[in-house]
Amino acid sequence: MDSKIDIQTIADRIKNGQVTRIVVLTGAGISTSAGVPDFRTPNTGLYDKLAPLKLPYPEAIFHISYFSHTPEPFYAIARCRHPGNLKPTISHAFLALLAKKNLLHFLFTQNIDGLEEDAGVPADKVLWAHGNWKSQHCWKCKAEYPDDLMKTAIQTGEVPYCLRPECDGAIKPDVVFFGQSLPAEFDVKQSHVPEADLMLVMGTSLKVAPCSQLPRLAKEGIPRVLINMERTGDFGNREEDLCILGSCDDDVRQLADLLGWRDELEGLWKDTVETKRDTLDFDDGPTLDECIDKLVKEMDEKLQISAGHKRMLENHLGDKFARIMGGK
Ligand code: CNA
Repeated sequence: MDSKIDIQTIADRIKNGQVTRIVVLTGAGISTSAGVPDFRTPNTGLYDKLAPLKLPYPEAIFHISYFSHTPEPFYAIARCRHPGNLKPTISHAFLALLAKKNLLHFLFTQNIDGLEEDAGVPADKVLWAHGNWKSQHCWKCKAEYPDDLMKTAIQTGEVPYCLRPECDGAIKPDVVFFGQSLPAEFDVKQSHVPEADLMLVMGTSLKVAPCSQLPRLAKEGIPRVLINMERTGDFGNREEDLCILGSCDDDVRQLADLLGWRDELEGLWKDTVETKRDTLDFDDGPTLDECIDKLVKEMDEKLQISAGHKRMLENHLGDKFARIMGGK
């Protein structure tokens, strides 16, 4: 369906006060320029990068049932995805600017990197629908685990285990894995969507429920704006839908130009990046590709050891069997 609106209309409605309650849904695409690959983009997305690991299916690395017996792949790449290593993008700063101008009604993020808060979006305006890395528990008995030990585990890539002697569960950051429920607040907070007079969706394939359903809750007749590399979800089905296809960072800069906010946006972004630079948790470490290569080698070695072990046992049993048979 042809859109009735364009980016200039959106900017005009914000400038003249017709739009005052913006609900935003974000996904991995707003953090790719911070150096965190999204999941599904071909070649650069994490799922394609994980192919050498030959996981049973790409999501397995973030699936609770797989993690419960094989947490190693998750920790092998944890350091490269940990928020302690990352700085907000200008798209995050744009969200903070919306909040500063009292236009952000609510933000739902599917991201677990916490960069919205680093950029200055007030925590009471955000739902981290898929959790975050701020705390961690044993996946099995739910016991808490100290922050300093977790930091060491992430730094070294070694899997941390429950400190309770009677438990052998691996520790999991409080991010929502596939197969786990979303925070209870999700049901309450989604009532903010129909209150919006503009819905903005940025950097998401809208493939993961239930967040993927949020844009459908926007009231008929209000503009729904998608800023993404590709068209996703049911965008385009309503006359008031606008799809701005391209990089989030370029598109928020364009919108900021039309709003006359560009200098303020760049200034806010520069400040948050500098603040975060001073508080980064980890020194430069291996890249994601290096982490994956290392894990592949380790797994190959383990397979060779177990294949060698199996051969040794078979030979040993074969000799024994021959001796027994010979002795009869
Ligand atoms: P996804 O399914 O990987 O989709 C990402 C979408 O963003 C795709 O449609 C891309 O085309 C688009 N995209 C990528 N880069 C850009 C860019 N620079 N500008 C505009 N669009 C871009 O990821 P979703 O977020 O839709 O899926 C939800 C998953 C991803 C959640 O469970 C997250 O926890 C998980 N995830 C989070 C992070 C993070 O916290 N930074 C990173 C990767 C995955």
